Amino acid sequence: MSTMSNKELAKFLLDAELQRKDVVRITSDKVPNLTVEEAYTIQEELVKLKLEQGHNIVGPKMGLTSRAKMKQMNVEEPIYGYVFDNMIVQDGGQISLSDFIHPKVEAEVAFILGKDIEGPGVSGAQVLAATDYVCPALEIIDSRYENFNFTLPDVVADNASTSQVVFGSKVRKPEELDLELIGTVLSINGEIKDLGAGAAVLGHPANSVAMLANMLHRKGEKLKAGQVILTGGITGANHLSYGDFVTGKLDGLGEVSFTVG
Ligand code: OOG
Ligand code: MG
Repeated sequence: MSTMSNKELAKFLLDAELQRKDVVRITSDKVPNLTVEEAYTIQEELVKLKLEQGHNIVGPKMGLTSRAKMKQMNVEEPIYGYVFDNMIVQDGGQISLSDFIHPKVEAEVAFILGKDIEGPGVSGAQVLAATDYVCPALEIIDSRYENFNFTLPDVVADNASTSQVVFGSKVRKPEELDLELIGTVLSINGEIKDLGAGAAVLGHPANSVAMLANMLHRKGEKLKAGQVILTGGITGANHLSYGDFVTGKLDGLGEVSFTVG
């Protein structure tokens, strides 16, 4: 049994991230009986460390909200993590493979909130009413664990594999689109890697934000006006290689892209 405190576990995961070096998942040796609730406490310590380093929260994000993702990762429950300002890559920009351990990309819809949203009992309709804009996004995830292999508590402690995010430059009012039907195509070097529709995310991407508000409520927290919220991969995640040109096309939201250098 490990005698590491939550803060030490958070530091261990943060070091792996900063050194771009994968580690054995913490439930295999350090904390075999870790619960999801305790894992969120480790995540909170990790968030605190990032804030102390001077980074600011862009918004919490949801993960594992689609069957495609749950099946791929062998994990059955949605989770949340936090996106920070130093993780943002410009649309059409370049990421550097040397900043990652084993990056993968997935296509998502992001919500830009105009009002605070506080649980419990938040519905998708309430989320849409509180949302100013939606935009397309490509999330680059990078589990700090060997082979992207983890249990639910492991990935929660690891800030839901969050690494970098490219938000599309085009925003739309949510009422101008049917987000349930939003067709999504993820391509790498012109080859379609995965596709889906908005309904893949908990029936409607707004339901993902509602669930997030309700989960945060248990911690006495809420979603805040101005935050940008990733709702979770509509598509499965695809490995990235040097020289890749990645595009996400979301119907009505246009294209978001980046290259891997
Ligand atoms: C966890 C991160 C999941 C999503 O959109 O489903 C996530 C992982 O798959 O490593 O960001
Ligand atoms: Mg994601």
